[in-house]
Amino acid sequence: MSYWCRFHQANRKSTIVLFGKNIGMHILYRTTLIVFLLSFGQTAWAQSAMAKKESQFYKIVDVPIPDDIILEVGGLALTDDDKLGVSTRRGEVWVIDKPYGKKPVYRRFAQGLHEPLGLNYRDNGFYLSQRGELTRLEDKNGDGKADLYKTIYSWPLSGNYHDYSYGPKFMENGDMLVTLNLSWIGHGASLAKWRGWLLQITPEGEMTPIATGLRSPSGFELNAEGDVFYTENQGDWVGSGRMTHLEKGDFAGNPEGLVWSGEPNSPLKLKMEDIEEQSGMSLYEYAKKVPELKAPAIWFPHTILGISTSDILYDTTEGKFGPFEGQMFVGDQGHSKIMRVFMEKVNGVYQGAAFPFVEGFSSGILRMIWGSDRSMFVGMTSRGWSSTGKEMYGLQRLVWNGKIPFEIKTMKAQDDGFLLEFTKPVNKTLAKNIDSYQITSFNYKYHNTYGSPIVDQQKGVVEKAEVSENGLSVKLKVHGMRLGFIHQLKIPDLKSTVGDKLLHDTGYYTLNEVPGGQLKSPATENMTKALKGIVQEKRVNEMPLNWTEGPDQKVAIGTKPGLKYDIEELVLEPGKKIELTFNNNDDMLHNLVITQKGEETVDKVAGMALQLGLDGADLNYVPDSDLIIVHTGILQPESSEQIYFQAPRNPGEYWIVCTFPGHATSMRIKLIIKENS
Ligand SMILES: [Cu+2]
Repeated sequence: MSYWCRFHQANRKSTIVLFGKNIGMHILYRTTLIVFLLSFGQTAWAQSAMAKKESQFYKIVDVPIPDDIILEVGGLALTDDDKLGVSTRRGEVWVIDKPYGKKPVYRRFAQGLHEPLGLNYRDNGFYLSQRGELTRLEDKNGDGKADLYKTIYSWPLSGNYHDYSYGPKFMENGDMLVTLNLSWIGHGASLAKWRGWLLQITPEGEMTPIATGLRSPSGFELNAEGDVFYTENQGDWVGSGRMTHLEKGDFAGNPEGLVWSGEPNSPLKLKMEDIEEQSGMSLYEYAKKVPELKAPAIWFPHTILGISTSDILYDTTEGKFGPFEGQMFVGDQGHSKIMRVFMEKVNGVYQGAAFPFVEGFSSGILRMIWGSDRSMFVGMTSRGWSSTGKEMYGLQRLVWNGKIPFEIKTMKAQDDGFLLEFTKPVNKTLAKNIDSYQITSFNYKYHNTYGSPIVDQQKGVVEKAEVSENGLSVKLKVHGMRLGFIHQLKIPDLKSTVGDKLLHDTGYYTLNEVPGGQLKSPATENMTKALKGIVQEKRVNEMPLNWTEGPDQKVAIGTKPGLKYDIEELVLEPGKKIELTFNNNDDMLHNLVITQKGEETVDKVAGMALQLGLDGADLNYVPDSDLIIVHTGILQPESSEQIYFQAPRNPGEYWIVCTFPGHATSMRIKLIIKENS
């Protein structure tokens, strides 16, 4: 998960991370500020309103957990007699009888395991990945408890806290797949053999390394054809969440696992040194230079479609879970929500579109499986990783009520546009109107830095929208499509024939290929939003020239794991000239924003930061608002930044907050301005 992981300190010397700036954007944000402020109450309400709207079709139902069981879900598996197996981060396996009802019965099946973050069931026993081995558990004497703990295959452990292991998933031939997380030593690293790899293991314990370049591969799955996909979280070498198709010999992007490519059974010979740390290219472009490198099939734009992708679940319910048969659902740990993915294969390459699906789960989603009634079990944990769902752990079910939501069902690439299919017939007048559609393409950088700003953003133009006779599909002719880019499609005002608006009006298509191989979408004139050069006037990194005597006081604030600053509060005298050094000692991205009085002000600012959408990263997740006194940029782990400001003259309680999406609730402290003595 992105939250577990950190960044390669290649740029340690440059302490201030420069995200883009642009005067035009600045003015735009200024003029919209008042509107923002007036409408904010509504916006905050609208966010929970989304979960409410979704619940008209898909309902989130709690599976009750007894008070004395800490069910930090690591893996889920259904047994042959329809009981729910749950492995936990605390090393237990629970078997839950009647998991669909109000009174499930819990029985502890096994304990003493080493953080099993995956679970499966076959041949009357459980299979799971502990940190250091693939294990089979069996109850031989029928007393309801495992009495056989059998090692199928073990791999070396470095002892690093970050050596998570996931799986297994079964292949058609009965072999199992497991994935091994990278260790962490200030950046991702493969400290023990096969960290950062996908491994294939036979039931007899023969291991074959399949692919590497993995960083934090907590979710992976096989499709009906037996092709393997895994999800990756933003981090070093990973600009944003994504899903990659893995074949034997593939390199998915993080070079650390390549340290083992010299082993005799390695399926690829690529070396770590073969990969430039800062090529300036996108992963798609760089893959043209390095044949082993596999461009993702799907990108999940960071903070827009989640922040830490987790499990993948195919819709194999034959329509019993709604109109998305054959599509994938992808969980997000940090945002406690589930995305939906439509995938297609074009010229032999997987690609497709990601959409929002259902949000508002109780904790951080790690695992999803189907129940026998075709509801979806969702297993959750957030300890140490944080999530928008406030519970430390949870188990819920997502149940479809039989009503069809009005959604963009599929989005397919054409050589000159996109073909959209809807779940219900569209209002033809609205659907024919090209102004109903907004297309923007953008990319991420492929580099050793943690994450990436959105780069190379450009508007596309819908030239024509052709509606099918039955009103269920629309063919868009688009100018400005670009291979290797993510295409955001927004259709905010489209309605169905009965007047419903789209439940989710936005999709993100990752375009690797077009049918026929020749893109016939003419380039649009470069309308790239040159965010580089935006001036955020409240990010004051230079001491004001009129502070001839220097600052009155120097203050330093650092960060701690668990989304915290390293002080409880800051007390300043009114009007003092302050030099504040913000040190990000943590393993994730943070900023520091000082806001005006009142805790409701913090909530407003954090809410506005969430609304910045694609521009969020470029703007350091700091909105242009009078509610803000001063702020830093978004700081990479192990970097720092100085800002200068005059303490408010008016005594009282102000606030210091990190507005990186998802952090503001816990990462806030008081700034107390004393009465003048
Ligand atoms: Cu933060």
